[in-house]
Amino acid sequence: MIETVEIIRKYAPRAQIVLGGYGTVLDDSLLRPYGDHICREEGVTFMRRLLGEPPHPLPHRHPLIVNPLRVFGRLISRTGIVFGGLGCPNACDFCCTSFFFKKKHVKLLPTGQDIYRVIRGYLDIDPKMAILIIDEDFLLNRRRAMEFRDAVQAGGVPLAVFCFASIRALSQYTVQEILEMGIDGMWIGYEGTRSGYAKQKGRSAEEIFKEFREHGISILASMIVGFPYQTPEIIEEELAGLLALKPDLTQFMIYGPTPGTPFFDRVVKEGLLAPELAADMVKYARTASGFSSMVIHPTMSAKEIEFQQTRCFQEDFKRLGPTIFRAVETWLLGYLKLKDSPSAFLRKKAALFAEDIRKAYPVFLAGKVFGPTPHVRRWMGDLQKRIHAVLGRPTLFEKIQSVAGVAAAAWTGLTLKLGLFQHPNLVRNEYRMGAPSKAVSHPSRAPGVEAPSREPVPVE
Ligand code: B12
Ligand code: SF4
Repeated sequence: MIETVEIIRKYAPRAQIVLGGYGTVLDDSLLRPYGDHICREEGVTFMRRLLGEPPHPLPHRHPLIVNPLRVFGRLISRTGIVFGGLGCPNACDFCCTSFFFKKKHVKLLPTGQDIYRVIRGYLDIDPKMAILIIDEDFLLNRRRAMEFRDAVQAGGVPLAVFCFASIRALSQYTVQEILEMGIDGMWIGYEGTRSGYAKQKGRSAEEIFKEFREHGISILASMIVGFPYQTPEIIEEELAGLLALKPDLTQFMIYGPTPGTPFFDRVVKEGLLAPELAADMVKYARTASGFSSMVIHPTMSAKEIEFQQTRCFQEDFKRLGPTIFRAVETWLLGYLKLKDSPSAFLRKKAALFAEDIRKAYPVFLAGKVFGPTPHVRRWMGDLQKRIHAVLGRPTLFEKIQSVAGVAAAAWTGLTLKLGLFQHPNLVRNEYRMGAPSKAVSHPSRAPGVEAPSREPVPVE
């Protein structure tokens, strides 16, 4: 932000600068020199007020934003982003989102039908587009979620929806209801077995992870490293417990204090923020990435906590293997469970799982060449055999693709190691500049859903 503002002040000295988003949790004394206006709330409403425009009722017109997913450099799928809501009432002590929106949930798309209407907009572009619903604990509001399920069922089109969920919210549903919402992936905060957050109350994590996996629902589980009660032994115990649940993806972040949260307040009050960071908030902000230990811990040094985090990532990879294969195994389980379901909707979903598994045929050879341990490589071989027994052997073309896949994986590994081509190109979006809109015409676009008003303009 500091560098960006310097450039703006240099090239457009009369421009007014509006700062917004989670960075504004920093103190006014720090932000004021950089921004003429600071937005610490829902942004569209704020901008309308700032520009003297009449307030606009929710839902706002929803932009269509599509993210590509590449595996070994090849475009595999595209994901349409649905902005369902902001904030979360669960109020976990470290959570920026929850306290930024004052523990309230701001419903950007208030009803289940509103959410489905946006998804239809994406399906008009590509009927197989994957969907990411950004809404912190999406399933907490049962009424809206069940309205959404009804809309999905009425639409009759199987979906691939990823959302954020908690054990507390998930405990309100049967797995069938979740599948009927078109959900086949979710992020669950496992945090730590003794962390004691309200969102962890309900069915046991073991039960939910096992049942959902058996029905083809992939789980991204996140664990926190650096809680005061943790020691290296407790971290290992919690890690082993998490890996036994076989999540498809995992994230390990260091327990970090963000201004505005109870954890930050406690750390400041008790003088636990590392002194060099407490003395320099710019340094603090540059360090707050989730990969640096910033708080004085009762028993572990900062180095030890950072070492433990790296170890968790490495152990996850060594014990469970690469994510792609973990997800493919979950899809296989889902396919087997749903292919003979009495529900036509779920049988269609099983067919989509089969299609996705087929797309993954070419990655197995690369997995068996580069897999981290003999145990993981053996597991991949077994998984491949199980898949071939169910969906058939690879075609000649798929065999050729497998060989190309080894080369592509080696190239991807090299570019990652050297940090080459890792950043997306810079794009400039222009909105409401007075010129005629260049939006791609889309006659079937659902009402209330809009494409970007102009093509993105690449910037040198
Ligand atoms: C998607 C996401 C990502 C994606 C982003 C993908 C992408 N291409 O955009 C990825 C995976 C890359 C990512 C990475 C990281 N993320 Co992230 N991410 C999110 C997530 C889940 C959604 C963000 C989002 O799009 N929200 C939807 C938009 C519409 O909402 P919004 O941002 O709040 O914006 C509204 C208002 O705040 C306001 N507003 C926002 N900006 C502005 C600007 C102006 C000028 C105005 C007027 C208003 C305004 O208006 C908007 C509409 O009302 C949030 C959690 C959440 N649910 O918000 C975490 C979150 C933002 N991420 C977080 C973190 C920590 C990270 C990482 C540092 C993690 C890591 N250690 O690597 C990295 C940092 C990446 C980076 N370089 O910045 C934290 C930030 C906490 C903080 N204060 O610092 C969050 C809040 C999660 C959390 N609760 O801890 N992230
Ligand atoms: S459940 Fe997730 S989003 Fe909600 S307060 Fe806790 S960490 Fe934040």
